[in-house]
Amino acid sequence: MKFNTKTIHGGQKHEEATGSVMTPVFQTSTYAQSSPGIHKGYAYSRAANPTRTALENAFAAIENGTHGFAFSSGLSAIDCILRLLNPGDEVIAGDDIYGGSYRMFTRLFQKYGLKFQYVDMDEVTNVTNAISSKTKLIWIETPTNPLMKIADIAAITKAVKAVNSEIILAVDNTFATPYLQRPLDLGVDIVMHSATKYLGGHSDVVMGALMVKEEKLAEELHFIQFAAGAIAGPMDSFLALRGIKTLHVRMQRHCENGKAVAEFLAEHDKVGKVYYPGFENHPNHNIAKKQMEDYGGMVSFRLKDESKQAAFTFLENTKVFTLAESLGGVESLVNHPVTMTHASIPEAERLKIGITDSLIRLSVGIEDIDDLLADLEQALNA
Ligand code: P1T
Repeated sequence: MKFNTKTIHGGQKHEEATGSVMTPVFQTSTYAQSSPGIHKGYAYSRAANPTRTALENAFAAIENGTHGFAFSSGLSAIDCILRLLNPGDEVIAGDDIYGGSYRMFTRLFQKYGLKFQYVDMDEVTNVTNAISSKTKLIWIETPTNPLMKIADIAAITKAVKAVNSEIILAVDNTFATPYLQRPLDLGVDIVMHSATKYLGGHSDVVMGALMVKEEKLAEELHFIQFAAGAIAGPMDSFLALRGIKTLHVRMQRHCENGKAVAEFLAEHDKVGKVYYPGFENHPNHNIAKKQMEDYGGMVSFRLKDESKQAAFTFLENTKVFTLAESLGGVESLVNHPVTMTHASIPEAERLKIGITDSLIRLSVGIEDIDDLLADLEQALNA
C-alpha cells in the first residue's frame, strides 16, 4: 500500500461481530474467560484492548514498522524507552529538544543513575565523538522543538552503528510525522511520537506512540508498557485512529500553509530571523531536502525588536492563531517557548542555543491562508 492508503487502511480490519467499518470503542477494562486463562485473546485492558490494538496496528503501518504501542502521553512513551536502560548507562541527545523531554532526562532519570549528554546534531561527528563504552541510546529530535534544527538520521545511524551496533537509536518524529520522513526506513530502532500532535491532529487527545520493526525490542517495550501501565485508553485510541485517517491530507495543507507563512514572515519588515528548514539559507536545508518529503507546518521566528514586551504584544494580539501550548492540530497555535513549552530548561542552557525572550513558535494550521496571513499582519502591527 502507498502511504495515503496506509493512513486509512494500514493494519485495520472490520470488526468481526457486526462488520462495523470503524473499530468500535471497546470501553471495557476486562474480558470474560470460559475457564481460567481461556479467553479470546484479551484478558485485561492494561495488557491489550481491541480499540488500542487497532490503533497500534495503524501506528506500525504508517511508520513501516511491525509493532506499535500507544501510551497515555508522549512523555510516557519516552519514559518507556528509557526504562530499557540500566543505572550507569549513557544517553546522547540533541541540544535542542522539547522542554518536557529534557525535564524527564535531567530531573527524573538522572537520579536513577542514567547520564545524559547534549550535543549539536548538525554534525554527525559531534554524536560519534560523544560515544563511550557506556552509551546505550541516541535520542534524535528532527526537526527540533523549537529551533527547527535538522539532524541527518541516516548518516548518524550509519556512523553510530559502525562504532557499536548495540546502541539503540530513537527518533522523536513528532514534528515531521511519517508523511514527511520515516526513520525506521533510515535504519533507526525506535520511532516515538507525541500523538497528541499531528497524528491525533485535532487537539482533543494526549497520547504517545512507539513504533519498531524488530521482534526482541518490541517484546521488551510491550513488557514495559504492560508492567508500568501508562497505556492509552479506548476512547482516546478511537480518536487518534480517526485522526490518522486524514493525516496525509492535513499534512499536505500544513506544509502549504507553513511555507506561505514562513515566506510572509521572511519578507516582513518587523520580523528578524525565521527558522524554517524549507529555506535554502537554513543551515541544514540540504539534509531536510534529502530526508523529508516537504517541510511541515512548524515555523519559529524573532521580531526585529528583540524585547520581551514586543514578543508579548504580538502573542497577545493574534486572533486566528490561539496562544496555547501544543502543536499539530487543525487550528493554528502560537507559543512563547521561554515561558511555556521550554520553561523547564534552565536559562543558561536555553540562552546557549538561542531560546530567548524574542523567540516565537507557530504551529500553522489548515485554515484559509489569507486569514492566517491577515492575522499575523495585524498582530505584527499591534
Ligand atoms: O505532551 P506529550 O504528548 O506528553 O508529548 C511530549 C512531547 C514529546 N516530543 C515533542 C517533540 C513534543 O513537542 C512534545 C510535546 N510538546 C508540546 C506540548 C509543545 O507545545 O511543544
